[in-house]
Amino acid sequence: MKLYDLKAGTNPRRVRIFLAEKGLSVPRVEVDMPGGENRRAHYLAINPMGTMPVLELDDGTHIAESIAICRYFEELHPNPPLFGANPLERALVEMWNRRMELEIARPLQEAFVHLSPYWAGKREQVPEAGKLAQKTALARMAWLDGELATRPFIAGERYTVADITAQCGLLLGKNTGTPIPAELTNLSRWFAEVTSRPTARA
Ligand SMILES: N[C@@H](CCC(=O)N[C@@H](CS)C(=O)NCC(=O)O)C(=O)O
Repeated sequence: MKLYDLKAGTNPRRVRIFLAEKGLSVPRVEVDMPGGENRRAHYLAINPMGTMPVLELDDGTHIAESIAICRYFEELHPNPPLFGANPLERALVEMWNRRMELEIARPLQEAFVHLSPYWAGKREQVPEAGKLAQKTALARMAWLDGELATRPFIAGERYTVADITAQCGLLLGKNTGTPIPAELTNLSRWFAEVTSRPTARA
């Protein structure tokens, strides 16, 4: 088994934190994205989307999509439960994880792609789309701040995969010009807490 990884990538980081929370270690292969390796034939044969992470099993199966990889490890190693421990918890974690992907991580990713000089010449950039995505991300952060006034973690009393998705998305925002505004004290408290976990640097 091995993990095709990208040390600086938001989605690969989700999987690495998840594995660290489970106390698991999987051999990793760093893909040279700056050098274009992920767009060459040998990597496209592994994942036609050209993205990381991808988990390669010993029988040659490839699992892409961070959440699918995390689910696979949850099934194999249920403790500690990061997708919920009963049907209700599982539904709530699913709901919150999806919201964190769509409402938090995605607009921050779009703001990064459309506004950052890093992507100039590599991706089509539409600054207006970037500004709109940034505005959306900030509005969603304000909403999440209200949610976190009444509970310690995104989906309830326990740290779950929804926290991992959100913390990785918000870390991207912090590093690329869309940090959590200081007045969002609940979200800031939560972010400080989750990013202080020993697994956060995985
Ligand atoms: N939906 C995928 C997204 C994977 C993804 O976009 N990975 C980025 C790194 S964070 C990547 O590999 N980008 C390379 C590229 O698009 O060329 C997941 O959740 O794993």
